[in-house]
Amino acid sequence: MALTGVLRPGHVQLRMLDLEEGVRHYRDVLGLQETGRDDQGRVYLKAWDERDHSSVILRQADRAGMDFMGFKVLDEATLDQLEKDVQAWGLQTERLPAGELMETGERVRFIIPSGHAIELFVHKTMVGNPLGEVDPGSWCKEQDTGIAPLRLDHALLYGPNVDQVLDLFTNVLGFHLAEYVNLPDTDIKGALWLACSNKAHDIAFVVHEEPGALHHVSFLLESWDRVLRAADIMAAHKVPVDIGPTRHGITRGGTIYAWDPSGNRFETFQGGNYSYPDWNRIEWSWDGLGAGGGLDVAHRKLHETFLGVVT
Ligand code: M3P
Ligand code: FE
Repeated sequence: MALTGVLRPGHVQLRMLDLEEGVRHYRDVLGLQETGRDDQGRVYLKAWDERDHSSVILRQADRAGMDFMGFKVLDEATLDQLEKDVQAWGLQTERLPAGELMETGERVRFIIPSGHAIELFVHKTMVGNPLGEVDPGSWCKEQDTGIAPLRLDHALLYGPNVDQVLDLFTNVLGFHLAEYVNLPDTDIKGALWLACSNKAHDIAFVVHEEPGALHHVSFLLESWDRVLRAADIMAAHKVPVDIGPTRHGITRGGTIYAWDPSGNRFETFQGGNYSYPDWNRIEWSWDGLGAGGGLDVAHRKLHETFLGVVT
């Protein structure tokens, strides 16, 4: 398969009200590996099966939420072209120098109409996974340390101008719309699941008055067993759970939504469906999101926290 252009979610930077408490959560409970700290005090982490240096960056702040989400693109020519295309679409872009983020090359950053900072980059040091690259085994102790997801998978972001976000992601950044939800009694798309790959989604948006909000950052697990194991680990550590374990009808992922110590929602999920750019988009009605099990197949209702609680 010719995977070109934007390849995958690369990193998210999350704000922690208490940095060390956040590190204990993401490292010891979620089970990410700490891979570095920089001179600003930011802490870098990666999931065990990721190859790149880091996917989650934590910083001390007085407000929770997400500073930015970065996507890895194929090469320098792609980065230069996408930078021009994003500018031609009408957004200002900023270049952040190589090394500003540890072990990461130059990044092109822009604020999208939903108020979120999105970055594109080419280089991040490949540190590999503990299984190695020659005759890799199938088990390493990192898989049993905490919840131990395979990778950072996607984020769901809340903000205004979701119609413009759809245009930018599909007509400029090369994503395709996989699934969407229409607002009540309309055919206006109020929620989008967008993929740059053939995953169920790489990023998602829900329309919301306040710009730049984070609904959740999601981490992939291998199986439903691992989701139930995650529930046990959350219970043992008294992690507050929002929804689950259950299944989303939208994307069909088996899921738990829970909150980190700063109140940022995170998801541990497995499976889910997949998508191709040429498939018809899956449409959900507002009733389908709630009573139809789009959000929660087992309980078939729209949980209040889903629309109301973001950081
Ligand atoms: C996900 C996912 C909803 C479905 C959400 C799906 C909110 O978060 O990871 O698949 O209906
Ligand atoms: Fe999700």
